[in-house]
Amino acid sequence: MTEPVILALSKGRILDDTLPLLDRVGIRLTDDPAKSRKLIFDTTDPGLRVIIIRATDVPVFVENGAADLGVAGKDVLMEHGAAGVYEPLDLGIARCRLMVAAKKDAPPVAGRLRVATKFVKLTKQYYAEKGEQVDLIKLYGSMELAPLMGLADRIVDIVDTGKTLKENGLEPTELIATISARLIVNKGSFKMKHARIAGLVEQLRAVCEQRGAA
Ligand code: PRT
Ligand code: MG
Repeated sequence: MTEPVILALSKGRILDDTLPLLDRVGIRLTDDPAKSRKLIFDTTDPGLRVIIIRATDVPVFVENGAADLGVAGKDVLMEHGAAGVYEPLDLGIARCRLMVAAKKDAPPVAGRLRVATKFVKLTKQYYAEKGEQVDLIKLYGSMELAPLMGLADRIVDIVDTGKTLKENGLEPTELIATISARLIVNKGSFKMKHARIAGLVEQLRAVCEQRGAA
């Protein structure tokens, strides 16, 4: 038996948006991940297995060859780095924007800006490029609370519809980057399992191009 190709996905948006793409190339999971606590799923392609992990763990698994392929947001790839992986395809799914946000009608800040985010590296880069010195506050979630509780003057977070910001009395002030999910491939796997991985990449590319043209 040849080794199966392992594809790493994360629960939520990435899984929800990737399954229809796989479906378009004739691949379905044999169990419903919404109803299962399993972490490893067989697919209708006997040569392909899917593992479901945390979004930020996807590049880690792929970098180390624990998964051959993965789907991860560009935000995650930029923040955590994904050295030694190929990024052959922008899947155009899970689209969003990385933005700076502030309390609605916030007055200008005297002195150093305090910025709360889970994207510490990206935020540091962003303000460094602007030549602005800021104090970064690393949070792991619910960033919106930071300006409301006086912990920070700004947050840097993912915005999709803007509803989360709005409902918390915040507003986006600057766009840092537009984001979409990318297919990433372990470099060694791309050599060792070349035919199967290149085949899948090309099938997915065709689906994305068709959708782009539609
Ligand atoms: O949630 P968890 O801590 O497990 O991990 P995660 O947040 O990294 O994963 P997940 O599944 O939430 O997001 C996976 C990827 O989806 C991210 O890396 C982004 O590239 C992309 N994506 C697309 C988003 C959103 N849209 C999004 N709206 N990621 C997060 N959000 C959150 C955002 O953080 C904020 O809390 O949704 C809220 C804003 O949404 P709106 O519609 O109210 O603006
Ligand atoms: Mg999330």
